Amino acid sequence: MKVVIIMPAYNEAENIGLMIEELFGKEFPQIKNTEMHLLVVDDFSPDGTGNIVKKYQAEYKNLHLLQKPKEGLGWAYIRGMQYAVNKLGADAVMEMDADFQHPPRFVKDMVAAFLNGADYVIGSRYIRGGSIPKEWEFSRKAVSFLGNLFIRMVLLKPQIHDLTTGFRLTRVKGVLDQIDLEHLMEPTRFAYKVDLLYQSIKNAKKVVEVPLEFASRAKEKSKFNPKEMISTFKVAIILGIKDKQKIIKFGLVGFLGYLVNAFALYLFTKLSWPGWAAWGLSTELAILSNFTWNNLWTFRDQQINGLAAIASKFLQFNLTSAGGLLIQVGVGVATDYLLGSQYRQIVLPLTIGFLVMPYNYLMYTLVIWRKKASNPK
Ligand SMILES: Nc1nc2c(ncn2[C@@H]2O[C@H](COP(=O)(O)OP(=O)(O)OP(=O)(O)O)[C@@H](O)[C@H]2O)c(=O)[nH]1
Ligand SMILES: [Mg+2]
Repeated sequence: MKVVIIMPAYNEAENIGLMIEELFGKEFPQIKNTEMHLLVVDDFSPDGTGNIVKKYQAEYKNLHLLQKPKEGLGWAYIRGMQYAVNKLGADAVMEMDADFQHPPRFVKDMVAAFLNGADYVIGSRYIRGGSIPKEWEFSRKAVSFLGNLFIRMVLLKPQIHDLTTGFRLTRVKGVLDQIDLEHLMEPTRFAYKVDLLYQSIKNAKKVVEVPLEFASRAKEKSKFNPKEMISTFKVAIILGIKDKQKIIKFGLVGFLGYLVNAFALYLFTKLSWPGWAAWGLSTELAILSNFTWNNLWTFRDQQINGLAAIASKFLQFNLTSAGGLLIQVGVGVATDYLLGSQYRQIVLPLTIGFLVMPYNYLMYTLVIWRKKASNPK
């Protein structure tokens, strides 16, 4: 396995030499069964960061240098990743800063998690064993903690504790190679990290958080500013809405299904059809409407095509819909028995909203329009 650490460094002359020595002298030798590489991405720093790296290259053959014009933090990482994958043949890439905020001693834990099968490893400040700098003033601690909590909520990723960390490892096959790196959001800024994390989590089958004791900048001159913060929140909110588009469409299709059901029932009643036929056909029409519109619209990206496939999926759809019916009738009868029938008009929407709709959504995403496992080249 080959792991390449991508390390952007702009005017890090004070740090980069020490960092190279710690990684190659102390940390890499402790990591077994893995070829460790370091790729420094320098945007022709005026302080000569690049020349320092060149000097060390004579000593360490796994030390690489990529120099390019200055375009901001996101591009430095993106170009580094592309270089690591295409030129160095990396199996995994790591994002790591040069200013010792990501202490080198945590590299081996990240790599160990990868060797244990993780597709995406997050250096996490907000799990047991992780921390943010004690010397940070209260306001910065609060912004970091609350901002992270906010992003966890808008992205609906409560199971992950640190969504804004900069210290991460990504498997190339199946995760990084599925991401369009040329079109990340906010590629000049810190905020690119949120988009990249979001897409990586989507692709990764196994995500692992490893504790990170985040340090303050070795040479203290923080560039932490409101512009970076706002763009980070912006990216999170846009991704959060994108994520919920499916749920909104699903809800609208469900509502249309209800209208179809109600209108057909009204019509068949007018025609004096027998009860079983009026209820039966109007319900089936609603199911047909739900299936059709969800297939054409909500789950367009997993669309079912071809007559045979549609017929068999529609049959399956009827079966899962019957499950929803069972839930509704079961809860209805049980609450009738427990509370009396005077609460039916409250029980009905609550059952639909909190049980039947989530059940349907689960069935749609896990059974009917199930995503096919991605097939990395
Ligand atoms: N190549 C390159 N590296 C950059 C650029 N901006 C930042 N870096 C490096 O990326 C890493 C992270 O940047 P920092 O400036 O430390 O950002 P930060 O950690 O969010 O903020 P600080 O509190 O100031 O440390 C450091 O190693 C920087 O040297 C850039 O435009 N180009
Ligand atoms: Mg920093």
